[in-house]
Amino acid sequence: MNQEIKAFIFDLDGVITDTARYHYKAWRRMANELGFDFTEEENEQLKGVSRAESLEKILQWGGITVSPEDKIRLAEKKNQWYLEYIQDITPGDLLPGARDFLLATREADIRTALGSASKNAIPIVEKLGVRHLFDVLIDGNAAPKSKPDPQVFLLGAAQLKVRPEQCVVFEDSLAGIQAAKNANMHTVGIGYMLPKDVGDFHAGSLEFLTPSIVITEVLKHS
Ligand code: B16
Ligand code: MG
Repeated sequence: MNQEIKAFIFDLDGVITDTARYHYKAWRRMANELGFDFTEEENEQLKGVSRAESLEKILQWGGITVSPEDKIRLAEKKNQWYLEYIQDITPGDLLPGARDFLLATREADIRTALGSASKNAIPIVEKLGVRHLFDVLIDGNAAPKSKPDPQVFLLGAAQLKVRPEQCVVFEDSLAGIQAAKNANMHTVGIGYMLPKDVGDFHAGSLEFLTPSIVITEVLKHS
């Protein structure tokens, strides 16, 4: 296996910014309208999971069956609320260290991609003022298969013109780490909600990382 690392691929929600609280607020509003509630712990299971699959899980938790037409309507309603909640996102909503780490990555001549399950990912990175720091952007429109399917990361690698084993994926969700492993990529688990041993390496955030620390640590595991 060629050990050379050529690209870093970043998940959005939980790695670059914290949109999970807005997803939770909007899904919870929908659940409450349907007459049930769900906890923040249950919400953890929705991280990295597509909108349609998130809805399926939530309806299951509420013990509710609805028609396919109603599923489309409910998902659309949730998304309208979510869009309202995120409309005022600014660069101040970047997670600690995210901007500096992206800059350091580019200075180190490592290519960058966004690999998000969210169909709203591109407007969000624009509001955050970091779109120009990604060479390639793959969102939930380009990659409709939900993590842990590796599609989103494999597309990122293909567009960056690098091999999967030359990529490091930064992810905050179990589904996302699994997707990266399914793509045969190196993994860095981000955030305190994720068990420390699921990725090749773990950090609370991007804040105290440097590209060279990441490369040294992930290669120890290959
Ligand atoms: P949307 P990520 C994911 O983003 C979220 O973690 C997940 O909770 C959400 O359901 C999914 O995007 C789809 O989002 O409804 O905006 O298309 O972590 O892959 O960046
Ligand atoms: Mg995420």
